Order: sequence, then structure tokens, then C-alpha cells
Amino acid sequence: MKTRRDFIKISTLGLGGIAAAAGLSRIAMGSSVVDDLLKLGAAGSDNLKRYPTYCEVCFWKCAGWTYTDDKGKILKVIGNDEDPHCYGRLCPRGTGGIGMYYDEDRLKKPLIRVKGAEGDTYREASWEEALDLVASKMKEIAEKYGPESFALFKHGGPGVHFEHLMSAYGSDTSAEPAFAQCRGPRDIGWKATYGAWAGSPEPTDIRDTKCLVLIGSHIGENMHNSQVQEMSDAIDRGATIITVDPRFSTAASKSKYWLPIKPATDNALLLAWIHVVINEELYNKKYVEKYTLGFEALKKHVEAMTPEWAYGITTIDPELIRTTARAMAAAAPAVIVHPGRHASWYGDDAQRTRGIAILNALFGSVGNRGGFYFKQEFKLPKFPAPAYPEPKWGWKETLQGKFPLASTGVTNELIRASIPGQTGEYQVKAWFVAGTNLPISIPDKKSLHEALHAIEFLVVVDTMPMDITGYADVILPECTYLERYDQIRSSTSRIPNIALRMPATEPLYETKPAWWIAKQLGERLGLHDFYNYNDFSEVLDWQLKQVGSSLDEMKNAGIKFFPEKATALYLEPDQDYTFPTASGKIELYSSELESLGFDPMPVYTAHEEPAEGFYRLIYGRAPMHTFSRTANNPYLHDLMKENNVWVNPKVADLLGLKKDQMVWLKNQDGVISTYPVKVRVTERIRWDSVYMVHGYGQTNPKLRNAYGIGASDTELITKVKLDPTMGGTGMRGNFVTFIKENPWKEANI
Ligand code: MGD
Ligand code: SF4
Repeated sequence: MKTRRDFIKISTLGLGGIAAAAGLSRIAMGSSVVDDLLKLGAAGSDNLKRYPTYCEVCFWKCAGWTYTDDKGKILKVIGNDEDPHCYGRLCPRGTGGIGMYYDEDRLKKPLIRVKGAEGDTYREASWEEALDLVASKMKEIAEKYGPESFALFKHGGPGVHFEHLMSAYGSDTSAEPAFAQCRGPRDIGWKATYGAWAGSPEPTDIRDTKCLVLIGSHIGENMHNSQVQEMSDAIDRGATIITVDPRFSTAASKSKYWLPIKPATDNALLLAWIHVVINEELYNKKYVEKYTLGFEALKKHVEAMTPEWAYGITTIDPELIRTTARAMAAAAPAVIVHPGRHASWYGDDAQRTRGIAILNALFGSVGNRGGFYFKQEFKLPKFPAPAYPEPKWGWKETLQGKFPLASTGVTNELIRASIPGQTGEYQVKAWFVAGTNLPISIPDKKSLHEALHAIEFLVVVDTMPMDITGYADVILPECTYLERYDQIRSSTSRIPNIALRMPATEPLYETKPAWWIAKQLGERLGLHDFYNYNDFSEVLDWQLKQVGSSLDEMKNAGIKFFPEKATALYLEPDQDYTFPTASGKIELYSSELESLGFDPMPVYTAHEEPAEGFYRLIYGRAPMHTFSRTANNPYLHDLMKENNVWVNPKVADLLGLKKDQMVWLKNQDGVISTYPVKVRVTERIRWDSVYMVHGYGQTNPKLRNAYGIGASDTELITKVKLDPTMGGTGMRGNFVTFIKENPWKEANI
């Protein structure tokens, strides 16, 4: 049955034919995008103007300079030499960020859904009409159900502007996938141990480390800039790299030790490592005694968790477990067992991070050079505005008492709260979506579709006609990060610093910045007091002046450093230090977890195994793409057009699969990938698993580069294991098999 919100094609009404504005069209196939961009940028560089920005292509937020020629045409974006996020060099994605600006498929005008007997389409609208419609719907929903039932899903730059709008309107029913689909479980596990989130960027002192342990965190493919640069330096300095991954990843290829672990068994390896470190007395006795709580309980807990025990679970040779534990200890405290980033794998992910956090504590790496530094941050004062109204309920109530450690909205639970009858009185009725492509980023498509079908109104703010826009009632086109002001970046680092993003040129087409869209809506809702300025540059200038800077200064410098806070980066020998946990100590044994009914120390739980003929689906990143946001970027698309599915040669032989053969993947619930994907036969993946890069398989034909190319991992993730501590969606318990003949022949896909 077709539903009102079935995915529809965006109407072609008036949308085609606008060529890339400034003649910087598609770079020839096979050329190096970075070289070409630099050549373009170098031409006539005497007349170039530069404007500070920070990158939006991923969330490392590297600061850089956007260069334009004398006609205002954007030529290149390069790193800011002073910036500790990038050390003057953007990654390929950041360099190709101008492809977001030049993408001919960009959203260009506001669009409003039009119902029709043949199916729905979209028509172009003026900003006036589109904003009036959204504001009137917001008023209607607030009157009928209360503002709390209007939920915000957000991610990235636009998020903060719509968060302000929704808070002023009376709703804190909001969430972003960076929590429950990404690093939430990690941050909760870290907090239970050290009292604070690991955060972003993670305070890993890779620059000075002697040993870096990557357990499912594939730095190098997940191109977090300064981490990659520091890791490369560390390798040159002879640091030991240990990589635990069922796949011979790029990081594994640079490692002294590769532990090709059986997927879903990492907790057993961590516990065995802890066992060795304690049993062989390799731990930092002074540190453990001074700063930790629960050592004796931990010792007892891991007594039987020998490398031999772990071997039966992980398939890792016990001697290799011992050797790597000793290598870490030899480097301690300059050792980093990396906390990872995308951590929502198996549903016991906060506990896996606890294992990682505990191991670091035994080595004394937190607060020591070459381990983890105490992060420094600089907070700007908030621009004056009235207090937000107190919502009657919000994201927390939608959890209905579950997930007690969730400290921010849980996307999947807001989706559930949008399906009638699921959360009683806490019923979400409408969505505001900004900067997140939910159909590609949230697993369990069935629930997502049920929710999309049930809600009364959906407004999407995006730069591109991504899959989510196809469900919207109103689409509002935001300009790209190169064409707008946004909030000041004030992320954590070794030295407190801030960075400015400002427009390098006028927005193309009829696109507008998020701050402008939010302000326009706020004013239509009568929330004038929350928008006491004409232009967002006034907000930034006011904030900067409170801390002794100004917009003019930041326009010239791009980035500014402030003196270190009272807390130094590292502990002094024998220094007293209070960690922000309830006990003031690093909690090897967590009474908080225990009091909430969770294991106070991490345990190994066996996870479901694939049925015969099925292989565990694991997914990850490529250095030239970020999730789905770069899929259509002309420059980055040229660098990597499609994903492929990695298959071990033994499996390929068994099933008669050949290199580059197109296959469809079918999961344990009978869901078949919409599009086929090429087979890559490689020893670099274990026989029991297959691997693919996330972000492909876009279904909107308006994305002319990305449409129908590669397979979507998300659509095959129909089963999720929720982390009971915080609601994260463990996504790696799905299994696939191969289909060689087109299963969609009759459907003509
Ligand atoms: P994207 O798919 O890149 O990631 O989830 P999302 O943030 O949803 O979608 C970003 C959307 O923002 C796109 O529609 C893009 O066009 C839009 N956009 C980009 N720039 C702007 C802008 O300046 N303004 C506006 N308004 N919109 C913009 C990421 C999430 O996905 C995360 S953080 C992780 S770690 C998870 N990874 C992951 C995975 O690896 N596999 C699977 N299956 N699911 C995953 N989900 C999670
Ligand atoms: Fe941009 Fe690359 Fe930095 Fe991410 S790591 S913010 S994509 S330059």
C-alpha cells in the first residue's frame, strides 16, 4: 500500500539547468582532485581573497581558509597553519569540500509537497510562503498537542540554530545520530570510569605516544585529521601500533601487531588483557593505588579470564594476547588504548568502552604524556536572550524510564515515540530535520517508515536532495558552510582555542543560512526576544568582545588561542587529583552502574552467530567520504564512486563469487539490498564476515552522481541490539548472504 509519505521523486519543476556558477566543473576522471584544486587555486593567486572557515565535511571541524578570486568565485579551501585540528593540512574530503558548493544537484529553492492523484510531487515556493507554512504548522501542532510534540533531529552546523528555535518554542524533544548511532555508548562508558565524556576531538596524546592500540577504530580510513597526522608521525618515531580488527584495515597494515579478532568478541580480549596486566604485575602500581577505586574487585573478577579462555572466544593466539599486553606495558604510561568513535556495535558497547577505559587506567595513561591529556576548552558567553520556557516533557520522557545513562536525546527512541501507541502520552507528532539523513543513518527502516507515515508534518533543512528530503512536506535549502556564518568553534584541545566560520561569498541560488531560517521562523512565532539582532555576525561580534577579541580580529586570524586553564595537560608526579566521578577516583568498579542494575565491571556476553551460509555484516569508512553527506560531491565521488563488498577468497571459492561480480545482499530477515554491489575478493577480511563502506545506495534520482550506486549497509541492518545503559543501537548483529541474479528484475530497479 502506498502511504502519504512514500518516497517520491522530487519534481523537476524549474529545478534543472543551472550550471555550476563559476566554471569549476567536474574534475576529469582519474585526476588527483587535490592536485587539480591546488592548481586552480594557484592560478592568479595575487588577487585572491581569503576568508576563515572551519570544515563541515566531517565533525573534526578543521579550521581553514576559503580563497576566492576578485569576482567572488570560490577557488580552494586550505588548512589554517595554526589549527591544532589540522596542522595546516586538510584531508582529501576537506579539500574537496568546495564540491558541496559547486554541486549542480544542490537544493536551490524552497519546495512544498503537492498532493496528486498520480502521487505527490513538489513545487517551488518563495521563502515567504514556505516559512509561513512551517510557522503556521508549528503553531497548529503547539495548540493541538503542545510544542513538546514537535521533535528536532539535527546534526552538524545547523543543529545549534534550530535547537535555539525549538527551545524558545517550548520543545527539547530533540536528538542527533552522533549519540545513539555513534559515540554515545563510548562516552557513557568513559564517563562511568573517569567522570567525563571522551568527547570530540578525543584527548589522545598520539603526538607523544609510544604505543597506540586501535580496537575497531580505523584511523586512516576514518580520516580524523590531526589524529591521522599524529599517528603517522608516531609510526615514523617507531611507536608500536597494535590493531584489533577482523579486517586488515589501513591501520592494521601499519601495525606491528594485527589481531584479526572474531567479530563481537572484543570484550573477551579486553578482559584477557586486563588479566595479563594484573597477573604479571604489569600495571602502574602507584597510579592505580593513588587514583583508582576497585582494583581488588577487578583482580578477582578477571582471575579466570586467561588468554587461553579468550582464545576460545576471540580466536586470537594466547601468546599474541600476552605479547601485546607486555608491549603496551613497556610503553606505559605513554600508551593509548583508543576509545574509538563509532561505538554502537553489539548493544554492550558502553561496557566494551569500560574495558578500554580500565585498561588505560591500569597503565596510568590518563593524565600522562603520550597517553591522554586533560583537555582544555574555552567557552564563549551566550548571547543575551530570555530563559527558555520549561517544556512539560521532552526527549527524556520518551525513554519511559529506560536507558538511565542517556544524557542527551536518543534518535531511535524519538522515532519510536512518533509511532502511535508506543510511548503513551509522550507522542511525537511532527519533525524538524536539519543536517541529518535519517534513512541512511538510522537502522531499522521499518520503524522509521512507520514513524514517517504517522507524523503530521515534516520540514527538512538540507543542502542536498538527500533521501530524507523525499519524505518532507516542506524542504528548506540551506547554503553550504562556505557561504555562511555559524557558531564559533570552541572545541577541546591541548590549548584552549576558538575558530571562526564566515561566508566567503554570497549564497548560490536562493539558499539561506540556518541562522537566518531559524530567526525568520522565530519571528513568525512571536519569539522576537530570542532574536535580538539583525545578522548573526552581530551575535558573534558580541560574544567575541566579551572575551577580548572581535569579529574583525577573527576575520584576519581565523583562530585564536587563550591561556591554559588551571588544570594542566598532565599530572605532576604524585599530584593529588580529583576525577569528576562520584568517588573522585577512576572507577574500575562502578557503583553507579551497579546501583542502576548494570554490571559494575565489564563482562563478556556471547552474541548471536551467523546461520549457515550467512556472514556478519561489518561496515566502516573510506578516507574520501563521510557517511552519506559526500556521496554526491562531484570531486569526492570522482575519488571513490562506489562501495564494494569484501569477501574472503575461501568464501568466494565456496560460493563461486568472482572479483567485480555484481551481487545483491540478503540479510537474516529476508531484506535484499535495493542495488547490487561489486565483490572484492580479499584476504583482508575474515572468512566469517563481509565488509562495506557506509553511505552508499542513495535512492533519490536527483542525486545524479550517487543515485543507485553501491549498496546501503543501513537497509540491511534490520536488527538492532539496544545498549541498556543509554539506548545506543548496536548494528553489527546482522548477517548477509549473496544473490547472484537480479531479484528486482520484475520491479525494474
Ligand atoms: P549523513 O548521512 O552524512 O550523516 O549521520 P548523519 O549526520 O545523518 O547525513 C548528513 C545530512 O546533512 C545529509 O543529508 C547532508 O546533505 C546534510 N548536510 C550536509 N551539510 C549540511 C549543512 O551545512 N546544512 C544542512 N542543513 N544540511 C547539511 C551520521 C551518523 O550515522 C553517525 S555520526 C554515525 S557514526 C553512524 N554511522 C553509521 C554507519 O557507519 N553505518 C550505518 N549503517 N549507520 C550509521 N549511522 C550513523
Ligand atoms: Fe574536514 Fe577532513 Fe578535517 Fe574532517 S578531517 S573536518 S573532512 S578537513
